[in-house]
Amino acid sequence: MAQTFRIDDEFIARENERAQAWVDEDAEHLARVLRRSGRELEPLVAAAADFRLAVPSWGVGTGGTRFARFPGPGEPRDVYEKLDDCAAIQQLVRTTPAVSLHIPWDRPDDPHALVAYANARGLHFDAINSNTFQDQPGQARSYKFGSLSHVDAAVRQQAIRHNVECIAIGRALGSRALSVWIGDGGNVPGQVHTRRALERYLDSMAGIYRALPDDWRVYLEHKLYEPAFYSTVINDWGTSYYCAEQLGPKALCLVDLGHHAPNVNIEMVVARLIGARRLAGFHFNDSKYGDDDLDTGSIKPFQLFLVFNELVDAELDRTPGFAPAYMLDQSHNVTDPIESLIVSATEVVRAYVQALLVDRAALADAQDRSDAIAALATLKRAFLTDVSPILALARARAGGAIDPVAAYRASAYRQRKAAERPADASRVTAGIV
Ligand code: RM4
Ligand code: RM4
Ligand code: MN
Ligand code: MN
Repeated sequence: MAQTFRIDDEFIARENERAQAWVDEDAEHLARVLRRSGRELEPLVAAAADFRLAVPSWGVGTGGTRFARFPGPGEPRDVYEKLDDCAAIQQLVRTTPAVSLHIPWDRPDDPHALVAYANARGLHFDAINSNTFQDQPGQARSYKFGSLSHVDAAVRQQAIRHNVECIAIGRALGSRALSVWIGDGGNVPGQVHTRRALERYLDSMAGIYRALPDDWRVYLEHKLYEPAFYSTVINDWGTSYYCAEQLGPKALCLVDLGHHAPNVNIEMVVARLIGARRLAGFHFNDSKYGDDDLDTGSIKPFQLFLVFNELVDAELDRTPGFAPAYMLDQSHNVTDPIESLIVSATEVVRAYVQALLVDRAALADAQDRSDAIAALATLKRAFLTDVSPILALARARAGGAIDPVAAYRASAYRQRKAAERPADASRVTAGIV
């Protein structure tokens, strides 16, 4: 394989030199502010450095809408090039060493070679995603009217086989979880028998569940609508929770932030799933209207913080079995996908650190006194603290960039990839289209 451009760690270190002075100054000031309320800065830097988040392979390509896709220069054309881009993100932010693959978009010819390639770049594989929401060339039966819940048993069998194959690929890659999101649903009232469709889904999922190794989990991902616009088989967290209960202890519920009706109190959904011991983890993104797949934290950063407030609360409570998987799941239509993923990864860690700042004793006290104003003020104090110096220090100490987007731009990575990767529409599988 020809030598391809990689960002040099030395280059990142040199970029950091220019910003180090102000980071230290800001960190010193923040440390004084935190000390006033009895908090130390260093444990927060350590917590930020320990945080781990997976990047979606499909996120490094340019996405599209049902109207158009506007490809960007230097898009990755295969799974190896996607890993190169994920490695660049990891080099700059140092919290994203895991990649979540999507099959068949990323089906490897040689899984062992792919693992070696990933490991050589400091990456490994997180949950593997199946895809029964599209038809693939040469596929015997169509998913136009559904997959795991299809009325035709032969279509359901094909979809089950695909998921079982995903488990096999995932095993070879070192994954420990299968994410199942289906597009099944109806476009007009009456099209789908609501109860029976769910029964068929559960029956199919039971077949997939039986193929799961003991140390694996299956993540059930619900979504309110799209591609079906009238009804969706796994439409909300309640349905997802019911299905997980029916399937068994290895089935957990995945929360994609974009997959709820507008204004749904997602932090409460998270709290319920934690309480029920069924929270699989997250697909982080943001949304204004529907499943817009906008950059994480770009629209509702306070909501993201409130989600992390629940997660940190559960962590501090030492809730048994609490180990959520954190992943990004976004579609980048107009931005450079690498920049969007860098910014989003940063925003996720920011929300986590802000949530660590919540004065839990003050919050509990306000709750016990039913002092609503004091409770909100406690949360706002944490949310409004600018923890940027903590995030910058955590990145820089791990070899990442103080200002990862600036360093990425200065590296000319995109321009280099544009030259290395001449557009080849027949090969590009990246992005949600
Ligand atoms: C848009 C809009 C326009 C139509 C396109 C195809 O949503 O409704 O009128 O031309 O779709
Ligand atoms: C869906 C869902 C899934 C993702 C696909 C590409 O809306 O979020 O997680 O795999 O998009
Ligand atoms: Mn998702
Ligand atoms: Mn989605």
